[in-house]
Amino acid sequence: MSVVTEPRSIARKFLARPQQEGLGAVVRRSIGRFELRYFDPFIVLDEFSVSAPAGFPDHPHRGFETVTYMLQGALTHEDFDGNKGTVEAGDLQWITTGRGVVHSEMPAAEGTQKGLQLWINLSSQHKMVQPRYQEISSENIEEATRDGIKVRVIAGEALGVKSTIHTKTPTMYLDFTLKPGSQIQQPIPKSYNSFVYILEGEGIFGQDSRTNSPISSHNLLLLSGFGDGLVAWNKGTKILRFILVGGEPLGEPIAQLGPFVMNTQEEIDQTIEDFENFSNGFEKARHWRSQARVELGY
Ligand code: FJE
Ligand code: FE
Repeated sequence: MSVVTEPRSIARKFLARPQQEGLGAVVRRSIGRFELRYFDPFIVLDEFSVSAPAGFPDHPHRGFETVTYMLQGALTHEDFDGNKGTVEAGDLQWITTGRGVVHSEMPAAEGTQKGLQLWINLSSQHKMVQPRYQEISSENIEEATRDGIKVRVIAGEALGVKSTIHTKTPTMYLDFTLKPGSQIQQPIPKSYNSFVYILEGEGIFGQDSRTNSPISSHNLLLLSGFGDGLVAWNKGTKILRFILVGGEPLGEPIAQLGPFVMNTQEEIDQTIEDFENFSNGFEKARHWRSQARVELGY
């Protein structure tokens, strides 16, 4: 029985090359770079790699959600409201930044910390909500295994398993591992924009496993807007690991200045004013410095 009757095809492919971000950190940015400014509702997808003393010290956000999924090592986050925690390999941190968060995200272990950070836009009615944190440690992330396939359900549903994450913008986020010789068929809601980002190995994606060539790690595949799901094959000799992410497009205008994402330039101007004057959600930024910043001495 086939659960996907009309597989989505690959509309575009991007290889994410390393670039500098934050303070000495390296990111492979796929969504959010010049050639792909925005893929509604997704603003940024970074595969990051950071070793102490590099990191992402004190910086603000407004108007979207940041989703950090750790692949290796650990990151400590601290925010201006006193929230503090460490995200380790396999853990998830989903922040609805809403009206404003100021925080730092810094290495918590020796060696290289690796992970994915996705920025999901909020609709105009949710941009100024109270900030909200959802954290799930690795052992509490729902998983399903079947026929050489393992899926970790970060958001949404797969193989009969559901995530407990609440997403303001309807979103699916699945981490698939396929053994050599296995194949998946994963339904995607018809209205969603969706993409694949390959983490490990090589896979064949799209409509016909005989004519499509294998695609390897650090590639982003934007899927076509038509079709009811993804079909993928591992025809290689190694494990294939990739994420499949989908979201309901907002269809709203977007105005962005770095980590502030609003609908209009007027709202961006207001945000700069709020940030500079410590108002409208940035009150607690006035006297706050992260521990990391105090220790680094600037
Ligand atoms: C940044 C604004 C930011 N990619 N991947 C401007 F918010 C950031 C930033 C990050 C970031 C943090 C983590 Cl943990 C992972 C990321 C951008 O914090 F680097 C700049 N320049
Ligand atoms: Fe951040």
